[in-house]
Amino acid sequence: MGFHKDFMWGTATAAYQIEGAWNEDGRGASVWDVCGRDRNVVLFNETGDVTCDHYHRYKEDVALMKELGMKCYRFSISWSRILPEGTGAVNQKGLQFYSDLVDELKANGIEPLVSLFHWDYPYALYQKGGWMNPESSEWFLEYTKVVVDALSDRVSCWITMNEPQCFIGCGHTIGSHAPFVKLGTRDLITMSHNVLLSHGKAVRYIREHAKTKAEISFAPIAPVYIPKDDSKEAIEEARAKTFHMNRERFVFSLTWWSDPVILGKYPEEAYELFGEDMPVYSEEEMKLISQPLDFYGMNVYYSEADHETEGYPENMWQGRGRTGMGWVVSPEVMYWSPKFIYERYGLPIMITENGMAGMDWIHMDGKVHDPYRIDFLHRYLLEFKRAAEEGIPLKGYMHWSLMDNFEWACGYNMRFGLIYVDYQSQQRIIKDSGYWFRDVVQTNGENL
Ligand code: IFM
Repeated sequence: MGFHKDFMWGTATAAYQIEGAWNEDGRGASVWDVCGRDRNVVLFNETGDVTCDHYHRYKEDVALMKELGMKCYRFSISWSRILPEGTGAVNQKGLQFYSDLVDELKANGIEPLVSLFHWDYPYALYQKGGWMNPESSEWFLEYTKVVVDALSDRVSCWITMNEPQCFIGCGHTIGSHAPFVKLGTRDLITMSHNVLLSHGKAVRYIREHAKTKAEISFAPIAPVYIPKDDSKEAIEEARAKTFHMNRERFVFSLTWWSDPVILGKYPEEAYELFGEDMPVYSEEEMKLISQPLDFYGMNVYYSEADHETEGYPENMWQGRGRTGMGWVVSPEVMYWSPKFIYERYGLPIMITENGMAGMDWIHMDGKVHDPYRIDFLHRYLLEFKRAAEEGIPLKGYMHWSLMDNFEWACGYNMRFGLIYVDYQSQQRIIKDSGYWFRDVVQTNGENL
C-alpha cells in the first residue's frame, strides 16, 4: 500500500513571490511593496515588482505544469489586487486575473487550491493597525467573501492562512519579514487571536456559501522534532518537544495555532506563560475558531531539533547536509510530522509545502541539472510514503515551488523551483528534478 489512488500531487506558489505587475490594473500596495523597499531589509534591495511576471505569463506557466503532469496547483490571491484598499471597492481586473487563471488550470485538467492569505497584507489596512485592529477579522471576512463568491463555482479546496507562525513571527516578532517590526508579547497575543478569528470567519463563510462542496484547512509550519533513536523514550521526548511552547518563540510554536483551531482551546502552557495577558473570549468565539476542517495542511522543510537552543546532549545535527537556506536535510521529518500531528489532531494530512533551495544555474548544455534536489526529494518522499504505508491518512503533496521566485528577505538568491527562471529574459527551463518529479506523479509514487 502506498499513496491512495486520488492522492493530490501538485506544486505551490504565492502571489507576491511570482506575479509581478505590482502596480498594474488597479492593484493596491501590500506591506511587501512598501516596507520591503529601500530599507536594506531585502538582500540587494530586490523586490517582487516583476519577479516571474506570472501575471502576464500565467498561460505559459500552466502549460509547463501540464507538461510536468501536475494534478493540482496551490496558489495564493493578492488581497490588495482584489481590494486595493483592503476593504471597500473591488478591483474587477484583479479578480478577473484569478478567474482566468482558474479557467486555464481547469482547461488543462489541473485542480486549483486557493490560499487566501500568503503574507502580502494590504498596506492600507496595515496603516489602520493591521492584525492589531479589532476590526481585522471583519476585513478578512470581507475579502474572503469577494474571492469565494467569484471563484467557488470552480474552486473547492481552500487554505485560509499560510504559516501564521511566519507572518506574525518573522513579520512582527523578529522583524525579518514585512512589515519588519518587533512587537511585545501582549501585542503578539492580540494579533494572534485576531488571525485565528479571521481564519474562523473565513471557514464559516466558505462552508456556508461556497458554490461547490468545499474542503478547507490552513497551512501552518510543522516545527516537528524527530526522535534521536527508535526507543519509546526518544519518541516521547521528540513528541513532547514538538508540542511544547517556550516564551521567546511562542508564536513559532505548533500548539499556539493548531490547538485553538482544532482542539478549540489555547494550550495550557500558554496560560502558565502569559497568565492575564491571554485573550479573553466567549465560547462562541472559540467555536468559530475551531470549526471542523477537512484536512491539516502543513509546510515541512526540516526537523525542528536544529533550532533547539539547548540542543540534544550528543548533537545529532553536527555536520549534516544543509540546503541553500542553511536548513538541515532531515528526510525523517516527512514521517514524524504527519505521524505526530495526525495522532494529536486526527485530521488527514496534506503537505502544502516541501522543497529545498539550491544554487541552480544553466549548464553548458543549456539544461539545469540539480541532482541534489532529486536526492532530497527522493529521500523526503520515501519517508512520506512510509507514513502512508503505516496507514496515516495522507491527502496530497504540493511541492514548493513550481518555479524559482522571490524568496522574501533572501530576494532572488534562493532558487526553490522545479522550473528555473532566468529573471532577465523570463525564460523558463524545467530542471532535471522537474522531470524526475513528473515520473513520481505519473506512477503515484510507485517508482520511489
Ligand atoms: O518561500 C517560502 C514560502 O513563501 C513560505 N514557506 C517557506 C518557503 C521557503 O522559504
